[in-house]
Amino acid sequence: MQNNMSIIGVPMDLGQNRRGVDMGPSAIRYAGVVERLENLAYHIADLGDVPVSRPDSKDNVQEGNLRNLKQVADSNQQLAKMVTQEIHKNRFPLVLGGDHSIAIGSMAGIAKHYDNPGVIWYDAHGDLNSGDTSPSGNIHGMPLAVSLGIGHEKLTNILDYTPKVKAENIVIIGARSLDPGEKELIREQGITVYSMHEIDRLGMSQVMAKAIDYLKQRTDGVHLSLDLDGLDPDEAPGVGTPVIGGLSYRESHLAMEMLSEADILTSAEFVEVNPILDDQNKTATLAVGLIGSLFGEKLK
Ligand code: B3U
Ligand code: MN
Ligand code: MN
Repeated sequence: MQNNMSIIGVPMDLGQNRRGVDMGPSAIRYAGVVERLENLAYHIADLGDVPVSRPDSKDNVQEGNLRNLKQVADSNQQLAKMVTQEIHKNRFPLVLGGDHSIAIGSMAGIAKHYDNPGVIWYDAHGDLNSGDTSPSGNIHGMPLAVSLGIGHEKLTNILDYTPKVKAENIVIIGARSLDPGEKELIREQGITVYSMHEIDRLGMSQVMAKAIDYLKQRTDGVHLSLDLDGLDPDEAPGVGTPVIGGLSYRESHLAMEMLSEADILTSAEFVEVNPILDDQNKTATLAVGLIGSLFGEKLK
């Protein structure tokens, strides 16, 4: 893992309906992310936050069932540019959300630098909707589909190329709430999904070993996109769309430790922390703990 890391906050809450997730980057900083990483001997540059414009009544019109399309696309464009610059400077990008729509910009910035990028999508949801299949019109339910090149051109074509990732280079972990259109896309494109069913049957250790081995063999860079709602709401109450029956604290730390040992990650993001819905910053503190494990706390 590179020793130089850049933290980029994206106070985005326009990819879904519930306010408060825009405070996610502050909450994660407040929970001590920079100090935690500096203690592990990383050189951290905190680049601050990507601007997010406020919706006005005109822009808020759901163009093609896409709420706040213009604002979400604009911020992602800026995020993508920042991410690409940091990778160019040989710095590891660590992106803090904000809702999961910001993965559109992260993926756009990252994928430019690799011939065959892969992604681990740690989430209760598939985030594989488009305007045509989404039950909500919320763009935070769409970023993985957008990265595959499916969706509105304002989103799929950020940094002027598409797709960002191939279906066979995606591994979803923790899924337990998939919409009909998402299930169809998973089947059609042959996306690897370790749902709660597989995790219960095989155990997190085997699931992560398989995911790591698979991505190591076929990709030249791996992004971790971790949605805190992948964890059980008991552990991570501060998220907008909690889904019962999720991954435990222990399973999630094990997953991060295995990724740290395997040393396959080239970028990461932690999203959907909503301090308004949280219990005394529990979810942001959890995120910082997971970041500690991901970056080698056990080994150093
Ligand atoms: N699949 C639903 C719900 C959802 C997706 N992502 C989150 N919730 N966090 C949708 O609206 O697309
Ligand atoms: Mn998500
Ligand atoms: Mn989710």
